Amino acid sequence: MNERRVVVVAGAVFDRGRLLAARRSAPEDLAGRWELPGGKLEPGESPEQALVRELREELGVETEPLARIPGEWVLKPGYVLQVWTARLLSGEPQPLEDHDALRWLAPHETDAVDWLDQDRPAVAEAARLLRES
Ligand code: 523
Repeated sequence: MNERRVVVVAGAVFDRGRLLAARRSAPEDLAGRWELPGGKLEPGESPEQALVRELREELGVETEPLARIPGEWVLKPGYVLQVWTARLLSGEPQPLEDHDALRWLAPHETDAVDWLDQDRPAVAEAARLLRES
């Protein structure tokens, strides 16, 4: 039933009280919009493993997944987005793949970028967690 479902994982990466936002460089219809960085699960991976791999590949950083943000958001038929909070362990994020700009947002700035529609509920929850921490 669910065998064709593709899970996309994304990270609400926190460091020093700020949230990381990444601006997509592709495809054309998403380029220029901001997202929580991540990507598709590969066969045999757990969501947490996929998140750590994607953040390493795309940003050159090591991270530790912390907790799932409750919920699941449909991206397109057969694709769902799941989001984890994560903590930066080492490295300074660089837009190595898929992004052309990065920003660290303080709690009062989390609405300052044009997030992808599907990311907005998770960003709102991440911002709430950030303000509480
Ligand atoms: N989203 C999305 N929000 C979000 C991510 C990481 C991805 O809406 N935070 C969407 C964008 C794409 C799809 O999920 O339609 C796949 O994301 P992508 O392209 O980042 O996944 P990759 O890097 O695994 O894809 P390939 O480059 O095709 O391997």
